[in-house]
Amino acid sequence: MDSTRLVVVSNRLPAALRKNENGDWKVVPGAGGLVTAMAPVLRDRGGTWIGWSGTAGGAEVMDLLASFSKEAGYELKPVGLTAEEVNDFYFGFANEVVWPLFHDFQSRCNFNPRYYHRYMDVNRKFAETVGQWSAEGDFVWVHDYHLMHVGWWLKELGINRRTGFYLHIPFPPVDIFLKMPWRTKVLKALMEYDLVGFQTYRDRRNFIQCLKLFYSDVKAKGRGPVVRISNDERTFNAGYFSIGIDYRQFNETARRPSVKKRAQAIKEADENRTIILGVDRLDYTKGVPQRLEAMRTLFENYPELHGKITFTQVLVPSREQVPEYMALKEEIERLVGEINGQFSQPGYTPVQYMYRSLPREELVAYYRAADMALVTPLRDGMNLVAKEYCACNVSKKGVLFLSEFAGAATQLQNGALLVNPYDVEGVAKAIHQAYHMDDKEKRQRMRKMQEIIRKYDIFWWVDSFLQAGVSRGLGDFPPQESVDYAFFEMGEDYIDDSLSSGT
Ligand code: GDG
Repeated sequence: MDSTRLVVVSNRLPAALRKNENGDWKVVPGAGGLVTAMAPVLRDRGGTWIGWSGTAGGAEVMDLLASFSKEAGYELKPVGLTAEEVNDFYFGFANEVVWPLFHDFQSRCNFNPRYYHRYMDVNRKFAETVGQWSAEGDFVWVHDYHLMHVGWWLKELGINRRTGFYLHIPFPPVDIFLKMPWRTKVLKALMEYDLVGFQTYRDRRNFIQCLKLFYSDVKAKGRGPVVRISNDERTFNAGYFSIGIDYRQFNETARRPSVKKRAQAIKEADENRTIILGVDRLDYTKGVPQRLEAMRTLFENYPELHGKITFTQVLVPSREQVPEYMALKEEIERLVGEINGQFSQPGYTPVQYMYRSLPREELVAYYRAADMALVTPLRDGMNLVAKEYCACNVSKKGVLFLSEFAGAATQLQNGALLVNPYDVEGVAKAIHQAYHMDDKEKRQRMRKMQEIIRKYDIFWWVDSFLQAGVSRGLGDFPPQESVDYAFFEMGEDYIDDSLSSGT
């Protein structure tokens, strides 16, 4: 690969600015998968990360980030946002329009025109910052639904850069996307990137179908993970690159003696019962109430499992300022209370619930201790928790229940037990079956998943996107046959024929 300089653009910087007890700002580095994967690439190639600092900006913030940049080995450049901008762009357009619509929750959308106008203004601000801190020849990699118009703005402002965009959340089917009042503007904006990346084949297909509906002259050429799309005005690439995790790091952490000890303590505290684990951000897309209903159904339909299984739900606080999220939290807590009220016995609490973020090692200890993981989002771009659980399953006897509607299902369908999260009886039945599954089958399934997750990890994801975007080449993609879409797709042939119709 060449050594093109890289500029990463995301809503938040990979380090947060927080005030300490004395009221002074301090920089707290981020530790997520994206930062882990991007940091070495940015250091090697030289690069810059642009994002909102969590503040309105100012000289003090610039100074703090400059000293942090020195340590990190790449530049961090902030975009300052006012409280109004955060409200209308972030809480408004990003999280009351795009987030619900793209996750198929159209009835939760608030299509307030003010939100869209502010979204455009803020995307312009981001593009101006990109112009300020990058040079022609750099590759600008824009992340996620907050920033779909940055590429378009770069062109409007006459800032000539090679650009790529990656959507971490799903791209909705045509019928749902049509509801968006600014639908053609969004499509046009996405077409301005040189490469548009999605999580799965299905997302890319939905995107192309939307393009074809609005632009009758759009042609999609090619059969692989990356296809070339063109019409009279534009030619660009669209591909699917399923995001992975830092498998090795999760696996090594899970094997640490301190984590092993902690996992044993978690098991013993639960009197060695079968532990089923759920880990999610507080969000209506994650299907937590439905999951709790499935647990209630399990205890109702299979009384022999009383006292033998416990369900532990870790719920990480998120978007707490939004009333809907607080209502969801209350609903979840009501359900936890009801189920425990119904099935608790002396020394046995069937549902254990934590509303907080766990330190990374503690989370890994829970992953290791859990006999089963219930990952049942109603819709999810990928879902990293599913992959992290498998990476930490040292015994290889863990069972993953995975929603058909998580992007991860396309990769893990041969090892996971796929479930429809709305079908609470079906989920309960799957858990009952897994409880009686023999260890040999469990190990076979877990091995298959671990192999895929280890091979197509976060570093593969960065490389494959950059190969397609910067070098215009293709790396080692999962072979087509390892991703069998027949489960909920119309079939690969049908789709590829429609894509290559204009060749
Ligand atoms: C978006 C898309 C896509 C969770 N609890 C704790 C904790 N976590 C970490 C997990 C995991 C991350 O949060 C959650 O990632 P997900 O992928 O499950 O979900 P989103 O936040 O919705 O992410 C999603 C992803 O982007 C990447 O493209 O997969 O579909 O919605 O990494 O480990 N971390 C710690 N304590 C916790 O209690 N330390």
